[in-house]
Amino acid sequence: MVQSATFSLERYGQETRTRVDQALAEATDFDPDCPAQLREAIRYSLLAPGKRLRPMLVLMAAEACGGNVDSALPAACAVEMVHSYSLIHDDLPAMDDDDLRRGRPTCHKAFGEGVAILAGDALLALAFEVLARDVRPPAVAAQCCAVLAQAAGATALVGGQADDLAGEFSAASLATLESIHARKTGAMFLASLRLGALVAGASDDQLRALIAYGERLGLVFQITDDLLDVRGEETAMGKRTGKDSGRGKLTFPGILGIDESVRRAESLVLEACAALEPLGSRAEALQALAHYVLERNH
Ligand code: GRG
Repeated sequence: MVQSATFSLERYGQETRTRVDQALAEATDFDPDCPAQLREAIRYSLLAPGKRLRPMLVLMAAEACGGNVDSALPAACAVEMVHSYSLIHDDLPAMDDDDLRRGRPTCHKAFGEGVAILAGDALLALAFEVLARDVRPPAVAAQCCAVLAQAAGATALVGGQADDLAGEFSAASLATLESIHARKTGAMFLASLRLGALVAGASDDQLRALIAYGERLGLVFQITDDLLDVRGEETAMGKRTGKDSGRGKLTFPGILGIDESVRRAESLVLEACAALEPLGSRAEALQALAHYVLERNH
């Protein structure tokens, strides 16, 4: 975990997790019209111990642009809800067919496929309810809804997943691999930064800096995800490892080799941090997060 004389990502991460998790728990404290098992499945997946990287990006981006972090909390919750829905659906037998997620049985293993599909559906809907209702002013809420919908939709998250399902991954060049990842994972990283910027009323220059950072961070995340799949510990990861390479899926280490993948990730982190320069010292947390994404063990 990155630590400087003035900034501890570990402390920041713990504080953020507490605030975000409390807000997520409140947002899913449904009235009795929500069936008990559905409520349990939603909270089982959403409140499971994930890293909360995307909510952190929302809050850090708002802070870096001089905004009020509390006002960004609904957007932080909304991105985690969409992320959680995508993990539940991705783990289903019709998709990646996984039985372990965040160190526990996947949602469909614990509650059955039907309930897991519905839990994901409900989380996707709830994300937009929270944005539309809790982001202020309403014009910014509408922009946030559009940004998140685009990132979750057919040209981004769902499109990347569709290409993955269609087997594009195994026949891919480096460019196709990057294109699938940019949509499957990068788009949600970028959306998180954009939401933080929107809530903070960021200038065009600030937004440009965040986007340049986010594009690089998304790639670093994916390269380290592939490296962890090759050499990560299943216990630390909380999910099956060796899966992508074992299935013949194209990965960064598969194309570039492990050493070159590590070098590429390191230089992307430097570029990501350099892109933050126009934001000054308020972007310290984002800098620390980029180093964490490179050095993480899960
Ligand atoms: C089903 C619409 C739909 C999309 C699925 C995001 C995704 C697309 C699939 C997730 C499968 C996966 C393992 C992708 C690789 C990168 C990724 C998103 C990993 C999980 O994100 P982390 O590491 O997870 O931030 P935590 O649990 O820490 O939140």
